Amino acid sequence: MEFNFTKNEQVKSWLQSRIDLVNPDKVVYIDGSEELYKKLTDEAIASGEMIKLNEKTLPGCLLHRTKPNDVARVEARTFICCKNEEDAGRMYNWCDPTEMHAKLDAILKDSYKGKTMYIIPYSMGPVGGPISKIGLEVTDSIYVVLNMRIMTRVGQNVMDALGNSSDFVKGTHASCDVDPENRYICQFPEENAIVSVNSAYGGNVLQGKKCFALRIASYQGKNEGWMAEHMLILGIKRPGKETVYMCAAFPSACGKTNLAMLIPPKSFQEKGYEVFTVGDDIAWIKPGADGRLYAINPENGFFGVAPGTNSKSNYNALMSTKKNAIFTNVAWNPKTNEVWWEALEKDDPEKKKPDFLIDWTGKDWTPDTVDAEGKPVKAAHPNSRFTAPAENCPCISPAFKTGEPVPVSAFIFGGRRPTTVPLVYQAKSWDNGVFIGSIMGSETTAAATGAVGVVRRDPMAMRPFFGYHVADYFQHWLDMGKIVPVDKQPKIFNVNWFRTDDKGNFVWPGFGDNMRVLDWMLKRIDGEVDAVETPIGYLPKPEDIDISDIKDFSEDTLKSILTVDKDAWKKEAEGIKEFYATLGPKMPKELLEQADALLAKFSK
Ligand code: GTP
Ligand code: SPV
Ligand code: MN
Repeated sequence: MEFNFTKNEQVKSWLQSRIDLVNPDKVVYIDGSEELYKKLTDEAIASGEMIKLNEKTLPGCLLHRTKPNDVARVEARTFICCKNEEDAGRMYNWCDPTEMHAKLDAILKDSYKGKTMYIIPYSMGPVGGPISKIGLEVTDSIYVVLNMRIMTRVGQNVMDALGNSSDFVKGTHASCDVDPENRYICQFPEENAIVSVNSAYGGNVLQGKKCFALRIASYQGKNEGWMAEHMLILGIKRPGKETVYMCAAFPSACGKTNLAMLIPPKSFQEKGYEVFTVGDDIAWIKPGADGRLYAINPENGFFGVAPGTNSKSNYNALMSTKKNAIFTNVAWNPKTNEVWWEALEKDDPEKKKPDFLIDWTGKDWTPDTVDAEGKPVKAAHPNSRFTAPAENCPCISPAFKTGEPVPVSAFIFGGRRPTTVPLVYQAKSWDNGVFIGSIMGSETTAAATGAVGVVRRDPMAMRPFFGYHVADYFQHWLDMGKIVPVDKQPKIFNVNWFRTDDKGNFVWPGFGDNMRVLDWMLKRIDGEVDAVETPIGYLPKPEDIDISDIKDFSEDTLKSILTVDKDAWKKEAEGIKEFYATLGPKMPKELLEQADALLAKFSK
């Protein structure tokens, strides 16, 4: 082929190798032009792949349904393929690259027969930005093209910015038969390559997101002295002060999008507090010339969970979906040609649940629809998502628009812990903060089968996204702390919005009220308040968290989630040691010592 959009010989020969392998009928290069997107959108609407939604209320919006067996990431079929198994490490599926390539090539061979190959040049981060990187994805799916357009920067300017460089990620995607038995999501960090086959869902196939921006990028970051993290980025402006930026890592579906778009309580708004969203899922972080750490959001849109989103729970996210968005696996209201999901109308007691919908699988649905066992059927899939342009977000940060990296003043870790872990505490040092991030996890609840109260560890919320050995990753975090002078290191905190009472209700109101906890962090960062030293870290003095205007929330209730229970933490420390023991001989000594010290403190 000609490939007249580039002079880069490596790009050309790689693309030719793809074409030879998958054998498409036609090749279309995505140049970023509106005309091409319009043509592809029309094609997808004509073929039924997309439903065009109400042009008045949801202009430019589309609905897509995946196969029922293809609705989420699949950790069991996700592989890191590097030469030595010990480099992939312990929490992950590993496969020898040669073996995996052979398997994948057999699946890919002639898989585009009768189909079109779309070539997508995309940039993670602003095109040409100081922390940005470039990828190419070939795909047979218009859904992928239209979503990548929202989630990344796509077009000829990316190809121009790449020039003759070999620093690009080579991504191959083939939908094939969407056969779960032959589904593979494979990263080849040593080759800068990604292959995903037999899926056509979000996180598996929008390769810029988890495959590149976390798995491949975390490996690149280790080698190049920066970090790729599963973190939101937000800026908080206090009256009379500069905006302070924080990054927060919570596991999937544990509240990153919510915190990133937080609306402060009225009393805080009246005082002049403002919150700005830089990113809701991924942060790339690099030391700047002044020695501080700086972060960008490498994405250009949000791939957020739809169910539960309403104007009360997350107004800014909901507003982001009002134009040029793509909905995946939500329900469809054929009368209004709009979308619906569970709890959409919960913000307003006057609003009524629709009485008839087409559910996410394309079947008729009413509020009385039940499954074979008589259980109510959800209209939207629990992991149904919206893909929305970041520029739609009412509180998008000016720094996102300019693409300027923002200085990071705090890292926040957190998971779902009904017991044991207090509402908030601060690490005593960088290394202690790395320890706190490494032991993050969420407790299993009665909602799932299996033992209740077991902690599933999810270090730094990266469990499904490490591109290399978890112990080496911890070492990289420790090393990054050594690069940054102590007075410029971000402060590290742990939060837990999910403590429950005897009846299983959340104790802390959460959502907008999380501002009250962030405010304490701001005061700690600026040295305005002191704290209570405990064996796990610094806890707030209860009076330093402003709860004055929370309805039905007493200081005693606050105190109940600001305690460190000796027996619970002894058990916790034992659990941490057991977990560390599974991570093998490369575990950094500093962290092992901290685990021992923690247990010793609670064993007296
Ligand atoms: P991914 O996109 O999967 O990486 O997830 P995310 O971390 O962005 O998740 P998201 O913000 O969509 O999490 C949504 C879930 O967290 C919903 O079930 C929310 O109800 C819940 N949630 C978010 N913030 C809070 C909070 O402050 N308190 C409580 N109790 N629940 C919260
Ligand atoms: C997550 O699961 O953490 C997501 C959604 O953000 S996906 O892009 O599908 O991985
Ligand atoms: Mn995520």
